[in-house]
Amino acid sequence: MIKSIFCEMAGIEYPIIQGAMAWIADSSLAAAVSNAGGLGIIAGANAPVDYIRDEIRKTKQLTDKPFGVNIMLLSDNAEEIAKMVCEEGVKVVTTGAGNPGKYVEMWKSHGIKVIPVVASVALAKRMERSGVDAVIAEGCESGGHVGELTTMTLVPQVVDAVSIPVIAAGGVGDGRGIAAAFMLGAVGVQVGTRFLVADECTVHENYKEKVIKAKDIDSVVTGRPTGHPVRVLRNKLTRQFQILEKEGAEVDKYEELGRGALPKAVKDGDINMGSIMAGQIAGLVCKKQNCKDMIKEMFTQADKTLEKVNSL
Ligand code: TUI
Repeated sequence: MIKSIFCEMAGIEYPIIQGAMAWIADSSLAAAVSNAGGLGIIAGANAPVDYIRDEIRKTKQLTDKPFGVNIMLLSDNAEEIAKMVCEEGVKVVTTGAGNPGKYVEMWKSHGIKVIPVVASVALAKRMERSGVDAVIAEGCESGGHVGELTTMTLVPQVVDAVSIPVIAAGGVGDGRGIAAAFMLGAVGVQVGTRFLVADECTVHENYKEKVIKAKDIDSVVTGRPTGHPVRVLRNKLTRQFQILEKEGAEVDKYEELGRGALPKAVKDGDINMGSIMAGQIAGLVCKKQNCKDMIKEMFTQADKTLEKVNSL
């Protein structure tokens, strides 16, 4: 079975982190992934600090295994969340959508393992200098907020540029993706989209069905002119975003259209006008499973894939 230094670093059995899906990755999913031997993550996203604190406490009730919290740095209360995770004794922090440099010293002094998501070599190097434990190199195949580079091109360049462990993210949905990530020099993977359809994932059933039905070309990137491009599954909402782009609309028009769109899909199951964040690998995700079976299946396939390659 694939093991790596990342397993030791995070105190986990399988070198897999669950992606921090905003509005979705709660105590139910995080605890299930951690209980299955991966690293479950609670998504801070734009949620109020007290909500995240409650989710942390609930997760502790549901698992005695390590889990983490993701801090989305565009959030207005990122600073408050950054302090709260220290008070709550969280073991691992991942970050997204920004540079967490100013918090690293505080987190390290509380014994927290710090693993920022990066979308470029430059940020990976800056993060290494600021003393983080590892980086997640996330390609633009992933769902949600994306950078410019693909996983295939980003991961090996980050691996060459830093000496700390690199976790690969973006487009990893099965054991072949895990094997490929290790081939690129990663010592772990982050998986989001596949966990959307996990039994323990509390996202609306309509969202799960949309992911399962998605084909290879069913995701698009919207909102480029806002400076925060987001990959989502195609629907009525994305067609309206595309019209705004054609018209060269002002940024506030995008904000108006996008306001509240994620909870609309996640909580209400509105798959027409809701924002269905998911990665390009959605086309490969075809069945609901519990997290334990999902992780086991992925790593069994990764082993077989690597054996096959070795025998060539
Ligand atoms: O953060 C994510 N994925 C996300 S965040 C999110 S919530 C949101 N909703 C609407 C608009 C924006 C955010 C949904 N999905 N992934 C990690 C990630 N981080 N991908 C790319 C980056 C990134 C991009 C630029 C990290 C740092 C960065 O530059 C920072 C700097 O200062 O250089």
